[in-house]
Amino acid sequence: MPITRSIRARRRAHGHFAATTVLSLGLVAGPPVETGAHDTNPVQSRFVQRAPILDGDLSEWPDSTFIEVIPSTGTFDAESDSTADPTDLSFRFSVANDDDYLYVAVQVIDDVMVIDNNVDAGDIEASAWMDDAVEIFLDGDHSHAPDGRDAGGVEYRTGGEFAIVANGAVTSSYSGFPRTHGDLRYWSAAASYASTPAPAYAAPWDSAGAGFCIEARINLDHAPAARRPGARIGFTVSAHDDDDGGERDAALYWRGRSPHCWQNESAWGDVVLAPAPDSSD
Ligand SMILES: [Ca+2]
Ligand SMILES: [Ca+2]
Ligand SMILES: [Ca+2]
Ligand SMILES: [Ca+2]
Repeated sequence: MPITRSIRARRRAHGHFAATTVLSLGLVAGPPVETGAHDTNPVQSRFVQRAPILDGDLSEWPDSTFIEVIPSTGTFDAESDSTADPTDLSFRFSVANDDDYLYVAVQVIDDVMVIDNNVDAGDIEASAWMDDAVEIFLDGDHSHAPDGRDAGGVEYRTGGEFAIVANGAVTSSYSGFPRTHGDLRYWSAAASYASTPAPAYAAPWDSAGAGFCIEARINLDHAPAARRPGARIGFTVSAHDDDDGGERDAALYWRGRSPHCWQNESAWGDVVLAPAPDSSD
């Protein structure tokens, strides 16, 4: 097993411990962190008067608002392999907000659907990174912290990771809000792939080439940066691909610094939240 896979597995199994271990071993590569630098090309969120229906059907999301992420434009996390083929793994996403929530829609293109590790679509502590899944990351205080999983849990208080498997299984165990899925005060999500016994649950897997969609809603009460005029929050989103069962094959991020894109907030992008149209701010 490659060492990066081993680190990933330990991180997932032991939370803060593994992230701290990675740092102490000096394995985090890349240039110095530009703490505080905002994204020069942020995503502009769109204000919605009517909240999207969280059902994995993206028909209420305007096509023009989606941002494409393909292998040549995104960042692969070097914990796993990569691909040059956008039909193997690519995605597009859109963000919207109202006064209370951030909404995220993602459409993933994937040639082989595999859900062998998360067969329970109702799981709220899923091992999402092991299957075809989406992960959404929030830097809710917009601190650009180099370690979003610091041992003190400082960054977890205002964000973290919200992960959704193609069948709707989720986890927020790597956020400040574990086991809160479905609670209006925290977050909810839905995904479009069918429950077991659809073809993605057993070899030879689902090669129909359909991919999947997710929709998520995250309460902005826990993101203090969202409550300022011209509010920006740190944000990234990734698609995770398993095409042969077992471990993940690849993880493609909109913005991130490899390896450990999930950890380093400083390389995430920005979302500029839209004020209500009648706001006097
Ligand atoms: Ca919908
Ligand atoms: Ca694939
Ligand atoms: Ca796949
Ligand atoms: Ca798997």
